[in-house]
Amino acid sequence: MKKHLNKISKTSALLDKRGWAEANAGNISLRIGNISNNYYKKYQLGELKNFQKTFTHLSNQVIIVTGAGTRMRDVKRKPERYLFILKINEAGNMFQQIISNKTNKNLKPTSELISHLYIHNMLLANKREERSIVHTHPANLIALSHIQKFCNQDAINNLLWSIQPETVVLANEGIAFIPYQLTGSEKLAIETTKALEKHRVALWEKHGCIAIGKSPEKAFDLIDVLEKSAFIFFIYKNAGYNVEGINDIKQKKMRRHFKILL
Ligand code: 2HA
Ligand code: ZN
Repeated sequence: MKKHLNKISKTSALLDKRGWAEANAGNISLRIGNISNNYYKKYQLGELKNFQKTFTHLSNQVIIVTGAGTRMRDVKRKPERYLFILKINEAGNMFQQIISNKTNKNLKPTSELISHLYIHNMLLANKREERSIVHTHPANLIALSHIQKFCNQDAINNLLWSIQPETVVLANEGIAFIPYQLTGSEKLAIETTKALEKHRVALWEKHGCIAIGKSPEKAFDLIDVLEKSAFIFFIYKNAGYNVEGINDIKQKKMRRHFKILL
């Protein structure tokens, strides 16, 4: 269990270092799978709580999530205290906290739990390889989502891809754009899950980013490369320039070279 907790705390440290984690901003989850009772027999189980929803594919899954209201800088220091280990029941409609002697029994799972559950359920249903979800607040991407012109998928991706080769190569299917929805809502979860069937990263308008990856760090990398493009955009804008960037022809050539055709 410790190695899984450490994977999350390593990424929470990166979010903190990037300055994307003001106050309790952001949340992370890591699905460790359908593990045998033997694996956690040294742990107690907390009281059974209802999801008010059935996630069929999450039957018996164990998912680690950041606690509600916790700061990334605290998760980095004391993962056992600020991470919530969730064991889902057979039916996929209830959960219990897995408790060790270092666990904070008063902790609640992240306020965006509904999005994490919907996404993990979809990933399992589609037999996808991703097990981690990272939600964070990168300032430059959020700023772009305040500019009407970039509030659609084509416009924002054409801009971000034109800025550096890394974005074309690593974020080759682009970022999904999710129009504004209430934080922590089921509507936000449903829209995001639909978008992540074809993407690994989404931008929540005027809020932040959410990405999936094999590990929390892989999900972080994806947001990092997109945020770097947005950062460079504002640098040349602030310097008073309108630039051409890497044009369509050059992008197409790059895609052919790296066999990442859209
Ligand atoms: O976890 O970022 O979107 C705090 C948030 C909610
Ligand atoms: Zn948020």
